Amino acid sequence: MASFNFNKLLSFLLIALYTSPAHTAPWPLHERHSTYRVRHVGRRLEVKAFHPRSTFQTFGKGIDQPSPKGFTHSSSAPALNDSAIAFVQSQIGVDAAQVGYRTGFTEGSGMFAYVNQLHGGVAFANAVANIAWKDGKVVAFGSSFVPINSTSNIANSKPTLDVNSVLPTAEAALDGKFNGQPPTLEYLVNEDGSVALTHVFQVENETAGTWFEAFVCAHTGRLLSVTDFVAHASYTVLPIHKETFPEGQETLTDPQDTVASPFGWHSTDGKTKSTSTSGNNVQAFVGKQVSTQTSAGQNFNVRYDATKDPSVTSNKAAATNNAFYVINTVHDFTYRYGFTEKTFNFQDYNFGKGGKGGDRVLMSVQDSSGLDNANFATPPDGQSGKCRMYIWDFTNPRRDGVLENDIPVHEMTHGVTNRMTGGGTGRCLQTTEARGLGEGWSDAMADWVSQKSATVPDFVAGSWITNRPRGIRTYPYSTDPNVNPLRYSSAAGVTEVHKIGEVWANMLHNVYAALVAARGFSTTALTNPDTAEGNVVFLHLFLDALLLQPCNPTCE
Ligand SMILES: *[C@@H]1O[C@H](CO)[C@@H](O)[C@H](O)[C@H]1NC(C)=O
Ligand SMILES: *[C@@H]1O[C@H](CO)[C@@H](O)[C@H](O)[C@H]1NC(C)=O
Ligand SMILES: *[C@@H]1O[C@H](CO)[C@@H](O)[C@H](O)[C@H]1NC(C)=O
Ligand SMILES: [Ca+2]
Ligand SMILES: [Zn+2]
Repeated sequence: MASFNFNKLLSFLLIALYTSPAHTAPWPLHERHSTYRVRHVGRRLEVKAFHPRSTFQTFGKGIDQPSPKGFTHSSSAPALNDSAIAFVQSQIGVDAAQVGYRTGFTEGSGMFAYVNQLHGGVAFANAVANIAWKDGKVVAFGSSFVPINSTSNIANSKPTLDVNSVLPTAEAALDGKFNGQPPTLEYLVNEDGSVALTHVFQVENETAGTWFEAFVCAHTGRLLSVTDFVAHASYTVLPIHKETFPEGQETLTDPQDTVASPFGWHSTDGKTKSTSTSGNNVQAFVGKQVSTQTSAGQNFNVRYDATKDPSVTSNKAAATNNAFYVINTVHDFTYRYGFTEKTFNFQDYNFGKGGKGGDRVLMSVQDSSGLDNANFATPPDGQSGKCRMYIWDFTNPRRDGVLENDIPVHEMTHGVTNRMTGGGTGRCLQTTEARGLGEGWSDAMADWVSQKSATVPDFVAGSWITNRPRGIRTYPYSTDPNVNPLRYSSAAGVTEVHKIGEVWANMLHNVYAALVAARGFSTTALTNPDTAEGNVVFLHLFLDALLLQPCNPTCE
């Protein structure tokens, strides 16, 4: 269950405090909680879904478990449910009436069981245990059971209020309707150790896309806790296919790809979620300041206002959010095409999938060390890549390079190519020609993500931030030799790496266009690398080649 904040709950709870039958309930034992909440008047109300502290033990090759009560070593092995209950009893010293088997299964030589604590025949929602066996011996045991005895602060197991009478207030508070899933009656351990009796039911709102499980006190009618089944995150950003700011910001919901980022973009352990632009793949910040969510839940919805200077507070937040979004998106789609933990990508936590962790990208937005540029430093696998994004002063007001996606995509691609070439050392795109290729790949990647259909328009990098049609390069990348006359021969004698890159990126643009002309265009290329359209094939060739090529490759 997740922590959860509600603004709108405040009015509901204040009303509930004065009108609920709390004063007539026989066991208003969790009343202390309401005091705690009243202190939040005038601020956002917090409904905390509390889970008691868990213990977890492993037992090496396994330990024998006690025989279940009444089991006679006769014919067959004891049933999983009986074994689970007997083991929990032996570990925690509770009696059988305090352990309720919920579910379990056998998988190969393993067995797994999940139980709830019980009191008066009522299961606890948040006091649970799980047991794992291998080859008949217990190998792991986790538990959040709480001690209950005659002095415990636990509510009576017979509800004062029936479930129908408490539905409407929870529906109002959660802005949805009870969805008909059979309600249950469950104990809920509060943070202060008291135990409430709750009606548990689901409240859904299709229009708003919300789906909650409400825990309402069966004695007072108050909403005590909420499970949010929907893990939403939203970002007001320049979507990755849009190259420049004037194409328009949008609010995207859940843009993360959980194949590439299994814990989402805000968690490094799968349990706690950051409320800021700090996550497993990137930490984005201005100065040392990460941008924080704008409301309850993961909402990063600040609009960039181009009529104001980048340095105004809201523009700092909007730019940081866009940087976070772009770097995560590049992490996610390049992951699909082979830039993974094993191939030296940038992540704090690697999910046990190889490579070195502890190296998410550090993204310094509006970095104070420069103007009119950006850069990306790629140390070896296991050390964070560091990207510095600068403000551009070609215009008044000035413009933030992060709000032109081709700039952060170009920079992040330096990280991709430097890590995938030569085995993650960061040493293998160092010679002039190899650096030139690197510049070319970075422009080619920005070109690739900006494509929206089988029509391949000319691509100009940096047109908005510089406010000039040709942007930061000599020519647009184009299939038309009159628009871009660069040929392989143009690289002869050139020593400036971006100029070499322009030749290479224009070649790649033409290869891309030929592949799309021959094989078509996939609109799902970012998340589905398993089709055969030209844009998908192009990105496979792009990333696969990085792994194959020698350290410091040449154009020959
Ligand atoms: C365990 O399950 C069996 C049926 O599979 C049932 O007969 C038995 O009563 C259960 N034991 C407990 C403690 O619920
Ligand atoms: C009851 O449990 C509490 C812990 O919750 C413990 O502090 C107390 O000593 C126990 N009382 C008895 C009578 O066992
Ligand atoms: C569902 O949410 C929408 C807002 O998205 C709101 O207008 C509507 O009243 C809600 N429905 C219920 C039943 O609360
Ligand atoms: Ca790594
Ligand atoms: Zn570059």
